[in-house]
Amino acid sequence: MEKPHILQVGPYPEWDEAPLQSAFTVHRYFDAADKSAFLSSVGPQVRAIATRGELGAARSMIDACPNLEIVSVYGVGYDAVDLAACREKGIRVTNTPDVLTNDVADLGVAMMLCQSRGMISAERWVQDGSWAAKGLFPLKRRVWGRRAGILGLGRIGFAVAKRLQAFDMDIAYSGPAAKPYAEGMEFISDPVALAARSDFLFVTLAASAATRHIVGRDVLAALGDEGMLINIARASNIDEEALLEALETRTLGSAALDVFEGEPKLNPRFLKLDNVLLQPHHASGTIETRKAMGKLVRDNLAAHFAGRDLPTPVL
Ligand code: 8YV
Repeated sequence: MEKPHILQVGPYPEWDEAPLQSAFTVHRYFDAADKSAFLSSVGPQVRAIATRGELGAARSMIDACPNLEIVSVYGVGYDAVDLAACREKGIRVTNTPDVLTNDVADLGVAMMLCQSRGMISAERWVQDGSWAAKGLFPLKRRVWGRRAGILGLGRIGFAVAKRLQAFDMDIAYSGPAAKPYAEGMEFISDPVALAARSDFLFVTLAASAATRHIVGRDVLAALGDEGMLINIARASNIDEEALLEALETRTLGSAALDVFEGEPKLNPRFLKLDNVLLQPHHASGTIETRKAMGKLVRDNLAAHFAGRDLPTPVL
């Protein structure tokens, strides 16, 4: 039987390539010099798109594949997939939830600790001889016992909260509704009010049109010149222009960011700041989790082509 043809939007770790190629005829979109000519030529054969959270599948790509049946996303966030187009055409969509939750939460908390205690500049202090020449490293702010706000108490937000509880932090959260499992955490529906009572504000919201720029000027002003914003979700949740302005004028204390508009290229204004920690969208980036994500991408595709229930369907 002929192997189903799939369109692979971006590269995966090398351990995913062999199993993908043994089960499918793989068309590597990211290798094509002329993307649109490539799509016109292979599109009609393509029955599945295997993509990544931040790369997604735009309507133009979906339209170029008239026999498309399923989009399998390597990532929990599927905001870059045109869900409306998939719904209209009856195309299934899957993602990779759960397997990455703890790693994403770990990195978010690590970013908070690293930024609050100034670990990057402290290392520079040792490396460049400042410790020997100038003496004690400037004092930084404490983490434990302080107030944390979590914008979006879903799987990842809750995993962050559990970690913060171990730091004896005073935790509140925001979202569409109070969560029954949020024991010992205050529910504050208004993100501005949440930011106003937070020293650290974590953004752990699934991105959608409804959450676009939910962190805007008002939230940043409420977080204030002592506050820290930590984003391990999607850049679109934050008004990046407002964030840059707030960091430049120091009306916001600091930020720790794993995601950026237009990544992997980022606004060069970020590179001039000394009050932001910049990370290359790697919150799920451990060998263990990426192996589990790759397997789940393939398991969803295999289940679809075998006519079985999808392990982790979105649509
Ligand atoms: C990426 C992510 O998919 O889970 C998500 O939504 O954005 C990430 O896990 C990952 O960087 C692989 O491209």
